[in-house]
Amino acid sequence: MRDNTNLIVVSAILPIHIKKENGKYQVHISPGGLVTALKQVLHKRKAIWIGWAGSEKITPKMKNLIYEEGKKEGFLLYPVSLTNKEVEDFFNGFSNSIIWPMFHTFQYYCRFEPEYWKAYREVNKKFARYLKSISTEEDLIWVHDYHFFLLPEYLEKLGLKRKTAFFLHIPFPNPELFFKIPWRVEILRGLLKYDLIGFHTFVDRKNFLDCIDGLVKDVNILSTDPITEIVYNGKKVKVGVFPISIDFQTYQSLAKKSKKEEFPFKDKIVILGVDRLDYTKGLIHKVKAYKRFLEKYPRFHKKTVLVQAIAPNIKKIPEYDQLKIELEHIISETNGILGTPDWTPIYYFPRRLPFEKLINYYRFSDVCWINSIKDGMNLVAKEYIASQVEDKGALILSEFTGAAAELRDFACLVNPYDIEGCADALYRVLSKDSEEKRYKMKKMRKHIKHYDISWWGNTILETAFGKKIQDFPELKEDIPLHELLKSF
Ligand code: GDG
Repeated sequence: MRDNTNLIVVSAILPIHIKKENGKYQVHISPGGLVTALKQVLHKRKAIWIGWAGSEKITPKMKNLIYEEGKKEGFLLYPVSLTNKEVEDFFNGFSNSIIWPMFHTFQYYCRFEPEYWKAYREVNKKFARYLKSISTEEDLIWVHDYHFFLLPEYLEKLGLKRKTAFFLHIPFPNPELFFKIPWRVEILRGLLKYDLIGFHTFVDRKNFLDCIDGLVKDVNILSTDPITEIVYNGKKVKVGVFPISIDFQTYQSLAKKSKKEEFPFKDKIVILGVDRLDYTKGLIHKVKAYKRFLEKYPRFHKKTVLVQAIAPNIKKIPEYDQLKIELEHIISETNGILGTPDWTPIYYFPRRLPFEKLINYYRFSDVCWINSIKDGMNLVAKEYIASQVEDKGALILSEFTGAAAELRDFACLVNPYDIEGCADALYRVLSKDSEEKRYKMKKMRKHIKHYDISWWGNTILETAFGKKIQDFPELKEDIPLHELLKSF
């Protein structure tokens, strides 16, 4: 980046949020993959990060707390306040009760309230006004995720000329789903005002281009791979595929220091799950499949445990409360039916694990199981791989994650809807020869080590500044699944 350029990052939520508890302000780490990834990219970069800090009013004391937290990480945090109504209609409403479910193929969870759309436009406008007050023409504004499809439109309406890049952290749906959204054309036209748009996979980009093709007139495609260039209303837009990743070296070095004595499940075969509480993560399907595995393969009784950590969600949506009830029910039912006084089949942690503990669990678990119904990427898969410093372990990975596009040759792919198939996959993974598992883990580690979070951040930023990049990972989304399913 040029010396006089500021990088201004925009996300709905800052990496920390503040809550007043017992009369005192408490700082909480915001959950989720976006925060994990961006913190690693912005660490020590000259960057301003703007977003909501979890509170309606921002007092000078809170501002100071937020500033100090950002300083520790090496960037400046600027909080934008949202009213309770905006949180309800923009955040919990349009963003998380329309876009999130629809883009993850849960169309029946969508609530298409016109009020939500109104609030979505208002909040995008509010962020544009805020950007006007802090940015200059030299800056790059890097916008994250589905809360801000309309931001460049409002920047333009305010007469601001800014270089803008957008990255979508969730999948982009195919036209059959996307076309159901009442405000579909406005969303696409809004997106086309960015200078650069990034997706995790080729399938996401194809879906986006197919939606454009069906709904927006007079779009010209100039070139395709690796970066697609399109012209709309006389403006050039670059559309790229940048699979997000992790800070491989940090996970690897912390995992090397992690101690087996601190691992609480030493004498068991451990199957690990680490997810946010979300219906997209396939948690109920996972517990059902694990139960089926134990019923089908009783020789694993008392030998295995499923350790499932579930970080709470900041989004306040009724579906999450319902999911928690159902999940706790099915976990206690499974433990009740199959457990014995000296064996609990499922350990469930309904809280955020401290980072050191998470690394310890990654390092010493025999299998990591990601069962998402749909997932943009899934960083847990990559964090587990980076922590397997002895090339042990195996990854069970849903076909419907972005990570599967990169890791499909070496992970054990599963269809999360197929309970019987997942149970058998777990059996195959546990019965496989350890040399073969080691070979596959080595291959995955080599890939993640090269295409790490620095690669992701640098590639997007350099593309935004017009540099031609040639080093892109090979995404094997076109290999027929039948070729892969027999491989594990
Ligand atoms: C969105 C997209 C995409 C989880 N539990 C604990 C904990 N975590 C951390 C993990 C990981 C992050 O949260 C979760 O990231 P994911 O990528 O798996 O999923 P989402 O939150 O849904 O993220 C996703 C991502 O954005 C990035 O683009 O990959 O597809 O949905 O970093 O480690 N961290 C700690 N304790 C926990 O209990 N410390």
